Amino acid sequence: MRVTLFSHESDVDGIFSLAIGLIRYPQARIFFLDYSKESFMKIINQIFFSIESQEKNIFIVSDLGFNDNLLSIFKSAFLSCKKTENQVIWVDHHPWSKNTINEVNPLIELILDNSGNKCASELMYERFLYDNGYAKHLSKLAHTIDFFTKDRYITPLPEIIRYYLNFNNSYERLGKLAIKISNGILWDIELSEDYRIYESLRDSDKRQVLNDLKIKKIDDLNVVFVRSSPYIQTSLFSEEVFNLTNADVAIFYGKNGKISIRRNNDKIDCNEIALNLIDGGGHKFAAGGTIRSDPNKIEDIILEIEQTIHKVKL
Ligand SMILES: [Mn+2]
Repeated sequence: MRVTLFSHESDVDGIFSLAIGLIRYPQARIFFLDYSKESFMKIINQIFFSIESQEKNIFIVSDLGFNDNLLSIFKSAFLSCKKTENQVIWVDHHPWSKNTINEVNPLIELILDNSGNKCASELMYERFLYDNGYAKHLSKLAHTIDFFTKDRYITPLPEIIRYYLNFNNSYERLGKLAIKISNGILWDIELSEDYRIYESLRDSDKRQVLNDLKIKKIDDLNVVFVRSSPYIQTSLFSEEVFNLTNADVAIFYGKNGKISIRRNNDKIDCNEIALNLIDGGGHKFAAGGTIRSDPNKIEDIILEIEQTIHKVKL
């Protein structure tokens, strides 16, 4: 039996849900994905490649929403799995469209939580390792981070993940990290040393970013625009920004046009804004996507977000 795990690259829930998969299947091949089309094509290609293989294949996708534009090609990949003994298990907690759920459900095992109360790591734990103490612990830690509950201590892994994403070999680093986590190691000398270097990069970036915050009133919302930095972990930093500005929503914008959205209260759901962006996705607390405006012109970014929020608030 050959197991392949696909998970979201960018946060604790993505890495932990993959680590839980690794506790169950330590020999699994692992892939980290973002929300780009190329990323999703990796899943489709791996499924098509496996048709020839003699062994039974299991493909597990965790913490990734669906890309509706790729529905028909996904369907033919899933159908090819049905014809062979191969199996696809997709575990997620992002909103899926009704149509996609109906189309995909007969073809794969779809574990979708739409309660808004569970993270992907908890779903992975329940599906693959119910009663396993390690897996349970990891799923609870991921929940703490995903839902900002602050009810458990966690080592600075959210920032370490952010740091590793800056390297050319980021997937190698994240893979190594996921293997450590699956072995119960949440901190060690290597992480401690990496963190020391990271902290100084982060702190010098923070000072600059805080210097050019922009605040704009849009409808009943105070929206703060924050330049993002590859060394700043958005969710943690958003708390600092909210404390300083008391804004309702924070928009983090990067040079590549990527936007991250965080909120300070429940006046608006972050994913509603994100769904109007290119490749937008996420949940109510945290979401992201790509803007259409020139990412170097802050006035254009503000205007685009303003129009998007007007649309959402209609
Ligand atoms: Mn997640």
